[in-house]
Amino acid sequence: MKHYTAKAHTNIALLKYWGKADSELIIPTTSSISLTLNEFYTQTTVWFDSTLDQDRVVLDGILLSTKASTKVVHLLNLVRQLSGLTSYAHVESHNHVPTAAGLASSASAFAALAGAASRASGLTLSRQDLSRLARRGSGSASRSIFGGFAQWERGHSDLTSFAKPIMEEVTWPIQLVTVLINDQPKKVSSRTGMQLAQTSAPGYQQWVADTNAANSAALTAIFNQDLATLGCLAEENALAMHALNPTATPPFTYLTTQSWAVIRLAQTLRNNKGIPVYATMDAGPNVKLISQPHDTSVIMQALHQILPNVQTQIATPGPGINIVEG
Ligand code: 2P0
Repeated sequence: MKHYTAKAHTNIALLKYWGKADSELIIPTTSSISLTLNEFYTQTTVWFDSTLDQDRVVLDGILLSTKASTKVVHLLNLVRQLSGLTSYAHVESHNHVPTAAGLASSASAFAALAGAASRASGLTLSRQDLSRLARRGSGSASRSIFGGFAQWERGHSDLTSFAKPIMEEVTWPIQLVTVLINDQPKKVSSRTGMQLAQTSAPGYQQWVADTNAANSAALTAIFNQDLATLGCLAEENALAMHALNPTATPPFTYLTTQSWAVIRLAQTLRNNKGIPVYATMDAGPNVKLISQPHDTSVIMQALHQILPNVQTQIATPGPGINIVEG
């Protein structure tokens, strides 16, 4: 069978996905808006092979156990259902998303897998259908099909829940400075964390309503190239999401003292120096500073004053998925 290779970049949500209306189909409670990043991606090759007696998944040169490949096999089963193929597949994947960067690799991983596996099975899906398929692997992967800014419309069913491009070519200056905070406490996976927040945090429904309402304001801000409005919406949304977690049963948090120091720094730089810099955080302690390339040196200087040895990584807007034969 033919080999296909897909390259998909990871993305950062500016308005977050944090809960599922349907956990089997991965239909979210909120529509979310993201920026795909140029520097971090996953490259995955898939080919089906009738001589195999199970799927064979190799990640960065290491053959995964049956348990570790459960989510990959789940997506391959969906591809087999769609295509009518019955044979198992070889999956070879390389992550160029350093774990230390604190950026989720599941978005790029499941987008690349959906792209390579669907083509290798003989399917030629539209980008909308590819987004729906990637969503079934990991919700945030639905957004990594597209470059630049994308919106995952929550929809209400398998057919209506998919991401779409908002602005794939980003010509205005926007970047993300990831501040690496590694004294990570015991990890709660995003799948578990969002379920805890959704089922037990008292403010959850309000957060859902606020996030869905913020979507149209964020779209307008993107079209207007209005970093200040977009940054404020993103920071508010992330802080409100992270405020839910300590009120869940059992309570948990991803943020550390150092995370809070960086969040405060963004607010201080804005209020005291007029620098447009806004914080966002995902299921971990690292803080990503939404900012302009022009302000990098001021931001770095201020960061190193409060955290002298902290490591940073800069990411810029990146492209959508690319799938090639071979
Ligand atoms: C997001 N995150 O919108 C949010 C914000 C983390 C915090 O999407 O259960 O790995 O596989 O659908 O996509 C991480 O959740 O969760 C995530 P599943 P996923 O980017």
